[in-house]
Amino acid sequence: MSKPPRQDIDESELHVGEPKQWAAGIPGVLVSLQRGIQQMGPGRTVRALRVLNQREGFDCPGCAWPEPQGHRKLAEFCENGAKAVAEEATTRRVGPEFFARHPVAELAERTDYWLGQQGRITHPMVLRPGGTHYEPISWDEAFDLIATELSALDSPNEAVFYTSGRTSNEAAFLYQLLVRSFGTNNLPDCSNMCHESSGAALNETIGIGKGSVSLADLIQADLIMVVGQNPGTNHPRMLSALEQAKGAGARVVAVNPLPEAGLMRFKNPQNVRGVLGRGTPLADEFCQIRLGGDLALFQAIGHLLVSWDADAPGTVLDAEFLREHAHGFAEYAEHVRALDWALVEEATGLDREQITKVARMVADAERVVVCWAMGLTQHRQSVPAIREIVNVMLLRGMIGKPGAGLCPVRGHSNVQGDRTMGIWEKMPESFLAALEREFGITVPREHGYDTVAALRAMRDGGPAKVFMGLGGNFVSATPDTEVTERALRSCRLTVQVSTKLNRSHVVPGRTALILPTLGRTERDVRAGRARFVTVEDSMSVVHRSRGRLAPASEHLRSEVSILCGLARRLFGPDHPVPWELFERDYDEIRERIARVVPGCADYNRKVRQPDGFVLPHPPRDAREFPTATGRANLTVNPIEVLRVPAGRLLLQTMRSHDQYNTTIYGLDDRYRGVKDGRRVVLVSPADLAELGLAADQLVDLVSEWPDDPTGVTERRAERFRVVAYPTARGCAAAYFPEANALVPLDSVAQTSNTPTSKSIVVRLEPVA
Ligand SMILES: Nc1nc2c(c(=O)[nH]1)N[C@H]1C(S)=C(S)[C@@H](COP(=O)(O)OP(=O)(O)OC[C@H]3O[C@@H](n4cnc5c(=O)[nH]c(N)nc54)[C@H](O)[C@@H]3O)O[C@H]1N2
Ligand SMILES: Nc1nc2c(c(=O)[nH]1)N[C@H]1C(S)=C(S)[C@@H](COP(=O)(O)OP(=O)(O)OC[C@H]3O[C@@H](n4cnc5c(=O)[nH]c(N)nc54)[C@H](O)[C@@H]3O)O[C@H]1N2
Ligand SMILES: [Mo]
Repeated sequence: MSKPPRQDIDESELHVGEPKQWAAGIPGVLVSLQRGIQQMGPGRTVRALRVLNQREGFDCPGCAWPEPQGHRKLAEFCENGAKAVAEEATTRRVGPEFFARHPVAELAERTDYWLGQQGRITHPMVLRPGGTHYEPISWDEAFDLIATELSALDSPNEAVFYTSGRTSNEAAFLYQLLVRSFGTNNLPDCSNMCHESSGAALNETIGIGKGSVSLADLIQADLIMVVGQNPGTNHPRMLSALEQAKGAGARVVAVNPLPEAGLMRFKNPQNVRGVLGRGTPLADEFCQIRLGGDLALFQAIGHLLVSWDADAPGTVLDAEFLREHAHGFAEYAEHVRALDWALVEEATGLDREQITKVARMVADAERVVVCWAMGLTQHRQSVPAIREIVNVMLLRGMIGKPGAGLCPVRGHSNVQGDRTMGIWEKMPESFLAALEREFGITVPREHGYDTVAALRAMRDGGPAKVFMGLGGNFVSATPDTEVTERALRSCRLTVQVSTKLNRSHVVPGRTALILPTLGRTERDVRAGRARFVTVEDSMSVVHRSRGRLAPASEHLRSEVSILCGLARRLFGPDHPVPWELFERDYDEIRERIARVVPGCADYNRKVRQPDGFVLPHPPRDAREFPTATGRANLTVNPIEVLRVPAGRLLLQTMRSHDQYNTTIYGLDDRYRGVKDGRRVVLVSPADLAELGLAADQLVDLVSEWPDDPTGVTERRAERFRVVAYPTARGCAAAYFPEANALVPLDSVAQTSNTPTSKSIVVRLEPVA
């Protein structure tokens, strides 16, 4: 049973007002400045925000939304980007005195909010077997300790090396090189819980797991569908692009169980209309879909497109595209002709009339972009749902032409780059062979663990004894909190390379290390020279990022330096990889990236161009599809309705406006009207009436999953306040990570193995 951690958040202060009808505007500007000044004072706030997302500055450590090519505005950031910077550039510190004062057992009772608010970690710290407190340790001793534990393993596969998506390309490339040199492909990453479903669906259908649009395409589109995404909170700069597209005549369709403020109306703080006026209405059509209904929606759209074209051949489908570039049309058309509308209406909760209206918009548009994020990727049927989006786009030839394409909107600022650099438990043979050729090493071919597989191995007492995390907060980000925590505690050694304190530090293995690192915002100086790293955004643009602020402590090392230090200790001086040289000169790392990573030739020169460079994408660039068939594949995906037993709801776990994943900035979800608390569950008034529950009542959330292979079929998260909210019928919503305890580790998406964080069957039990 998951008890709320000790009350450092006073949930009795919580209150709920009306949800907002619009996003950004003046309150957004005020909040970003206020949070900056609280955390880092006025001088550092100005210094930081002045270079945020500028060419000679640092890439925002928030989301992966791209910067415009060419002209950049003076303030090329958003409220939540400013909060991410404030959180990292804070002047608060967590040093050895802090750890001496607080036993780990006490810290384990704290929320991620409290832990994060303590400030930046300043020294390498160790928790020794049986110890009660973290103590300082030298870098050399820390590397010794890790090398000793790793060398003592029976097999390299007993170690797991996690990555979160803030890691630079240089550090990611070295990390996978270290891990594969050591002898394992156990490289789970946050992507496994994020856009893995997109990668799986796109690889199979178009031959590359990345989106096919540029920012310019989005702005030129005449129809943009925003599906399962809350850009007002999680990608606020996307709203400016939507506003621009609307200004040029585009129509926007929002598909979401929640009427998210950012999708409804946007007040751009950078123009007068946004500051003074009513802002721009964004969504022309809002489909309030049931959780998990998107596969059925897109299949119904495909059905209508196919049948309208059958009535008037050549008027709807792009026959030439289908003939020249696609595979599988006949089987697809046959499948969708037999569409069962009753099933579609049950799955989506939408009526046929609205679906027909949206299909008409798709049929009439010349340039369609579909954007999506976690609302699509974290369900059992996520991969087929995304394949179904691809089907619709292929029918109309909406790929590989200006103003059109597929746009999975990435999360972490460099999650896409980390994958490009080889952070994946199953990199293709061509990449592994190139590594061997370049470095004269041997690397394993057996696939490694992804996030869920790593946790299962630990849970089942299997071979996972050392855990290392390059960033992130593995314990709080992963599902099934109780199981996860037990799994981590069962490790012989846990190592966290981190900027700030989080729950993964206080749920330790027998020995635990915290290795503090420089963040994106900080100067990385060596021999008097300030160095830069590179990152890739959501639209495959690779560019430089150079920190400009003074580091939080003189003891911090860059991620590259930490990895090189560890590798030298682990492999000794005769290793064929020149770790020492890499640590000295990042250009040397980039030379190797250029020779190993596809699309990166001439890397050092190209990343020095003002806007960096765009990685190749064959479908986007040339309508070439490197799939098994050599064409874009249409696929057949049966509709499965997520049926929920009577008296139960389908729960999604999502982000508030005041958090970055497990980093909680504050306690307000401004757009949704929630203030000063986080343990809320949003339910439609009609469902509340049917369940006999009242707004403001306290309930426990109990998840039910009879199929659980471990036999634990119920999970509980205690004391959530009921909020009457205009969400889709039969659906509920609560915040991540508080609700992660409810997501069973084995409940995952087909193919991608992503936890089903957005569709959990729950009952709400009133607290006596
Ligand atoms: N400020 C801030 N920015 C962030 C992050 C953050 O935490 N804070 N996180 C970053 C990361 S790692 C990521 S991955 C992204 C996440 O960006 P989002 O995907 O926008 O994040 P979520 O809060 O998970 O929101 C999911 C949205 O999908 C909707 N949804 C849920 N289920 C369904 C469904 O079945 N169908 C449809 N159509 N919609 C559904 C929800 O109502 C919600 O609007 O943001 C990135 N940017
Ligand atoms: N229930 C539920 N679970 C989810 C999700 C959901 O929607 N619902 N979303 C999933 C998604 S989309 C994702 S991406 C994952 C996120 O999973 P993670 O990426 O593991 O989690 P974060 O909260 O982003 O990690 C925050 C920590 O990263 C460290 N950090 C920050 N910046 C840096 C840096 O520059 N370098 C280093 N080394 N460390 C740094 C800090 O110590 C901070 O505490 O969570 C997933 N979990
Ligand atoms: Mo993510």
